[in-house]
Order: sequence, then C-alpha cells, then structure tokens
Amino acid sequence: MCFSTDMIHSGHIEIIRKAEKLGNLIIGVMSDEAVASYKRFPLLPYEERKTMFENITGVTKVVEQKTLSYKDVLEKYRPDIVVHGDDWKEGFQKPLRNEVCTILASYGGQLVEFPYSKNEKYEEIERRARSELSLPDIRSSRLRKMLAAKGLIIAMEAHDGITGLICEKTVISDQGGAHQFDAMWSSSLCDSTAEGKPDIELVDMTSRFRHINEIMEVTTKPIIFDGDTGGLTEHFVYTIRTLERMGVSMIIIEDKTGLKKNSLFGTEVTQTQDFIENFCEKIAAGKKAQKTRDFMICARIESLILERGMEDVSARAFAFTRAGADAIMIHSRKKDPSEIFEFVEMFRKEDMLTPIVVVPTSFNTVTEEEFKEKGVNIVIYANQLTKTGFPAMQAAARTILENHRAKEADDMCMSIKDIITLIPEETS
Ligand code: SPV
Ligand code: MG
Repeated sequence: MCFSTDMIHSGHIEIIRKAEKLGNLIIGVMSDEAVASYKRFPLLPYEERKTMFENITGVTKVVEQKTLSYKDVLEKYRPDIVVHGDDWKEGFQKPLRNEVCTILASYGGQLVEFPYSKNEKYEEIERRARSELSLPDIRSSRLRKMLAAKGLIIAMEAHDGITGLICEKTVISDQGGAHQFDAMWSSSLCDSTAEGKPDIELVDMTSRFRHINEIMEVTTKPIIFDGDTGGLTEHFVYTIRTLERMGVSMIIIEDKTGLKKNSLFGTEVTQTQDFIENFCEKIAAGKKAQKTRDFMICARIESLILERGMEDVSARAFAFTRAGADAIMIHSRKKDPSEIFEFVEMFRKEDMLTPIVVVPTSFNTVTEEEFKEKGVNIVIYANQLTKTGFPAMQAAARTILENHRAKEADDMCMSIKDIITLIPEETS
C-alpha cells in the first residue's frame, strides 16, 4: 500500500486491517516532495509520517516512495499484491492505476481494491489541515521547507483572489505524476497593471498589502513579495515587519534607487543602480528588523539589465550575501539565457547553498528541469496571468461592441459551472 496522509483516521486503519490479512504488509510512505507535488504540503515531514506507520500493528515494513508513480517501489519490491481504495479508477489517479496494473501484469502480481467510502468526518479533517496551512506562521515558514524538500520551487504571479485561486488549484497530470505551482509571486508590475497604473512604485505598500490580503483569504501557498527597491531603509524595516505578520515568506528587493522603472525596459529608460554599500545596509537593516526565523530577504541584482557586466554582478552577489541576503535573484532581459547561466555557474563555484532566483520572462525557452540542473532554486512566472487575462477581456469587450449584443461573446466565456468549481463556498 502507499500513503501520503499525515493523519491516521479510522478509514486508514480499516483498510490496513484488510490488507494485513493478505500477507506481509509493506507501506510506501510518500516523500514530502511527492505529496506537495499533487496535494498540499504535508503538515508532518516524511520522517514523522514514516515513524507513524512503522508503529501501526500489522505493518511489516515502511519504505519511501519518492514519486506519485508506484513504478520504482513496485520494481524494487515486486509485491504479490497492491492494495488500494477503488476511488482511483477515475480522475487524476487513473493513469497511476493503469501503470500499476501494467507493472503487476508483467510479473503476475495482483491488484486488490476495497470500496472507498467518502466520509464527511475525514473531509472535515482535510479541510482543517488546509486551513492550518493558510495560517500566517505556517504559510510563511513553508517556502524554506519546500526549498529544502524540492530543490526547485516554481511560483506563479497572482494579484487578487481569483488569480490566487488559479495558482492554488491548477494541477495537471504530468509524466505519471502531478504538477502544480509551489508558491505565488506578488508582482509590482501586475499589481500596478491591475490598478491601471505604471510600475514605478506609485501603487503604495498599503495597496500592495491589500492585494496580498485578498490572495491570502482564499489560498494556502507561500507568497513571494516583489518589494521593488524596498524604498527608504527607514521604511523598509516596517515593510518587513508587516509582511512577516501577514505570513509572507520572502521579499525580493532590487538594487535600484530613485524613480524605479520596470526592468524589462532595460536601458531604454533612465534607471539608477544603488551603490553596493547602500544596498548592503538596507539588507542588513531588514535582517535586523526581522522577528521570525524563516522569513527570507532576497537581493535582486540589476547589473545585467543595466548592462554593467558580470564583474559587477559578481561583486554585488557576494557583497549582498555577506550583508545577510537569504537568496539572490539575477535578472536579464535577453532571450538567450547564457548570461544567466554564466552567473549561476560562477556563483555556485563559491556558494552552493544560497538559493538563486530567476524570472524567465525573456529567456523563456529554458525548462524548469534545466534551471534545476544548473543550480537555480526558484523560478518565477512573473506576469503570465496578467498578460493572458487582459487581452481576453479586451476581446470580449470589442466583440460585444461590434455585435451590439453579448451572444457572440458566449464562446469566450467561462461557464458558471466552472466558476463555481473554482470558487468553493468555503475556501481553503
Ligand atoms: C515584476 O513582476 O514586477 C518584476 C519582474 O519585478 S519584471 O517585470 O521582469 O521586472
Ligand atoms: Mg517588479
């Protein structure tokens, strides 16, 4: 049998009792990474869950299952029987079941399925676990835990409740497993765009926090906040405290000063980079102001955007980590990822631990797997929900004007049923 649960209830015990009657019972406990990839981040880490199962009467042995797919454990242990509830005949688990059947058939193994009983009590336990994940302390500390468990985190931009829900709930079946976003990016560009304003630190922190609040009301995933320049150091320290209180996991501040413009303009507009010493002071002041253990301050280097060369990038990266930065974001507006990879290689020669963050809006041909292999730890899809959402709205508005009625826009619209599915009565 395989389990991803972090809570044992009577339903689990019942199926374990049935399974142990069939022979020596081996339990595959899913790794934290595998659980997080398809369900939610486990409240209990793998080691705790392993111990929990080892101490259940009737369990002969507990092994780690590193993927949603059973392939590796089945090939290693070649059990005579796999036991599962019959709820996986439909839905995203169906391909997993098919794979199990094929592997069992290859050596004469057998699948035994017991009826799965939907139980309001168990659903309530799961609902409570999810709402616990949305509590500020638990949400904020999860980014560090996920970095440790997964090595690579992917974050998607969210700027309000509905985009938050899309980040939270979009899951796809992928290579025998599941794939979903690990975290959300609160982007200055997208928050500004949502308010119809330019990305020049005009949308103040109070408004930015309102966007975060909306997202937090209906989601559980960790949030990475785009802090622009961080503003005056005297103000930055207050921002840190507020974000910590809210349950945000990380702030990224960029080493620019004066009137900030969006990085994707590059050298087409006047942008001023801060002196290394000044920016280091800001980072250090932020770290000193921080109250919780797990909150992270990431320093974003704009030297490649401003065409200042790799030596400048290097000097900044090491100075910023020495000043206390918990992570480094390197940005580029080139389509070719070479300069990003050059930085990662150079940085990793001296620092194997500090997480590296990238925003591949321009160098968007690189896959998550390639980034991970090079040594990148966080990939942020910074604006795709904004850039796809607004053109769809413009097209619907134009279609209605052209036809003097709404019928022709029908096919462009999401059904009410889909909206209801996305927005549950009782969220998270
Ligand atoms: C944002 O999303 O606001 C960012 C990333 O800062 S970028 O737009 O690429 O500068
Ligand atoms: Mg920004």
